[in-house]
Amino acid sequence: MAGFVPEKGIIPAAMEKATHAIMGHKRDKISDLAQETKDFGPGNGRLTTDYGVKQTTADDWLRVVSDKQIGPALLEDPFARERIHRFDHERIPERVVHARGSGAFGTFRLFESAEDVTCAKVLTDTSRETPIFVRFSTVLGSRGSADTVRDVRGFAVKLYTQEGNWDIVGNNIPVFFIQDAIKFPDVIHAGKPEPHNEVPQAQSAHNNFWDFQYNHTEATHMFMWAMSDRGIPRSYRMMQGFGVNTFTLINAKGERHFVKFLWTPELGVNSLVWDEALKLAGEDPDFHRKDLWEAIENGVYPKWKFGIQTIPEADEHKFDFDILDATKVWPEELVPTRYIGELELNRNPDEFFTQVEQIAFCTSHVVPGIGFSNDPLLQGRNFSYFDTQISRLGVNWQELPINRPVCPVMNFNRDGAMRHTITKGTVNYWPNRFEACPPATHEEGGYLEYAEKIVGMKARARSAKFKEHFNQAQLFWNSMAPHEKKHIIDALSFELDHCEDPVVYGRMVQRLADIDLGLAQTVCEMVGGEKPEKAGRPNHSKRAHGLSQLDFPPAKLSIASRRIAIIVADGYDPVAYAAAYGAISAALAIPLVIGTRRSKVTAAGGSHSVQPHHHLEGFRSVMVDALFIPGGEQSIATLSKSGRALHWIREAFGHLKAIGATGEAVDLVNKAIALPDVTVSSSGDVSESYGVVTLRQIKPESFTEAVQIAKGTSGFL
Ligand code: HDD
Repeated sequence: MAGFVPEKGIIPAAMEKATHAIMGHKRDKISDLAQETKDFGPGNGRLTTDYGVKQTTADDWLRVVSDKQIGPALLEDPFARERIHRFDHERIPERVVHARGSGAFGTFRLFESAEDVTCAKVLTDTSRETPIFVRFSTVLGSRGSADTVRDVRGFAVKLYTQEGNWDIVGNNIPVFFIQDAIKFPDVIHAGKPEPHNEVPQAQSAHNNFWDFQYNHTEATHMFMWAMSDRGIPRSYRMMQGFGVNTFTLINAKGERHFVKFLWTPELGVNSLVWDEALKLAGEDPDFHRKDLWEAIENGVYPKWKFGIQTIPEADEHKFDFDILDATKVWPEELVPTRYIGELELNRNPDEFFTQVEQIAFCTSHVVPGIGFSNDPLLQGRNFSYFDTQISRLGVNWQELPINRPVCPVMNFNRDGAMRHTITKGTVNYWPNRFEACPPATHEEGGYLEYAEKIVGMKARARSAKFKEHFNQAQLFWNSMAPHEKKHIIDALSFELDHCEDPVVYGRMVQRLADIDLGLAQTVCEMVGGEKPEKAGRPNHSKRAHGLSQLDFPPAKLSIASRRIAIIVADGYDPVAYAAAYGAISAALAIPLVIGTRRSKVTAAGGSHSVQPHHHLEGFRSVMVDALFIPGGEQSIATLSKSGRALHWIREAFGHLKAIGATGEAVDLVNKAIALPDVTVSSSGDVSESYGVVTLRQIKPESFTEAVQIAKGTSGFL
């Protein structure tokens, strides 16, 4: 570097740190974070103040006191004041949307180079492993709301690449409510609790949300997705992720493609049923958070395939929709997905606040080889995210350990609240006489904007194809399996039932006739309003692959990480119990023993006993994927008389869960399920019903298979 004066210390500390990172730790994010990580385990030090002085007690405020009388507290006490002051300021503003979430660390691997379309190293170098952090979220609820509410889920991925951070800030639904970012405050205000009474929390089932949906026709496609099973995922691990917006890729020859990014889970796309979701919101509001945590702790690492859909620049206008319109999918038949990589989550955070709460994403953060498009939603998002991070975390938010890149950061941005980096040197501008910190050339890895020619008028308008709002809503509806259609009808019937204003539900029923007359009429029957007699527009009857969840079966049948309850009472059959427990554990599923009580339960013959994980009242069937009941004369006699036990079985059956039973337990299952109004099989015997596996002898394979496939495909709910 010509003219560089080392003594003056132009090289910032960040550079030294970065060099260390490159040489020592292969730019691993976890070792990068180790610099700030403290272990508060036993033997690791003594209690101190924030200014480092050791404290002799953490329990008493300094006060005037005698044996007989307690006197006033002294303001003088710096320890007590520090604790209270620090506590008073523990909260930061929650995210204005996506406030409720959880996340994990992981790895992105590329198995096929996409060099034909991009020069981004993260998408061309198959020898790399890129550290990532993913944060999943709901959109509407506040930080303390429940996980299983009906909502869109956020799927935000930060890739700590060697060329800088790349954020794919996506959702589990491939389209959005609005085309133009200027409408974001409106769609969110309409969905959030209503302004006069702050009701309801984390729900779209209210007047304002549906009032907006009716008045804003471009939301039609998206609300159909939100009302589908995608709105109530079984697990973060079992949902797809979509970048939603149209980005661009630029290859080494300087050619440009439009691109959509997506993630498809190895476990398949699975959902809860609505009754289950409602109950879980009360019984375990942290259901998704715990599910992710538990799977990672148990070493069953969730994986997603990474896909791209690309369109050459020259083909931009060849479609009957605008490919820059975020309310449209690119149907697979027109633009097939090419899966080129894999994401794995394999490490839980060490501390929620510093990592999950303080992680901050920006759609504007892309790396060389990846660019934006003129998607009007993306353009606005690119402005919004940085701005919101300033309000949430302060201007130096990118210095926070979880947000800082693993590659060198060198520039003349300075100062601001909570600046951490100490930059040595006499100049803080470019150009400078030392030629310190010069911009990079393209060959050195500098980001090069694509020189795009744009012609148009300056106007508040969108191009013509943005005006069509119903074709893909119909495409989505037509592509649903019968049970998925039923679930959409049920969801709309629930939501509109919660709208008291007849104008709101009356109009919405008319809007549904723009999608499908049968849909509109069935929902109208349930919620009221004037029954539409003819379709708002004819259904084009087209379908597309990749919209139904059934199009994404699991890569292989497996029950790994599924929770399976084993119900026991005194006198259970120890052989059946042990065989089931062993088989479930061997398959890497989680056996949860549920007893009539949590204190020890003894098997028939008294030779075996078990301390249950939970009791029937404390833990409910909605918290498991399947249940197994070993026989045993005495235990089944007890369970048969327990209303709670019968309800457990009946509810699990209603929620489409696999039920296994042996010996006397077969009769218990028969008793619980064979309700007068439920036809479970032609013979009337529940053991022939789909998903119910009852045997006098154990044959675990058929039960485990039922656990994997029973859910979400049929049932009476
Ligand atoms: Fe957004 C957060 C996803 C449109 C403005 N958004 C946020 C998060 C996700 C998304 C997953 C949470 C990130 C995290 O976990 O920290 N948002 C989307 C998707 C959209 C979208 C897929 C449509 C394609 N968003 C959108 C628009 C705007 C915003 C049009 C504003 C013009 N979004 C924000 C925000 C948030 C946010 C206010 C709140 C917290 C944050 O950014 O970091 O800036």
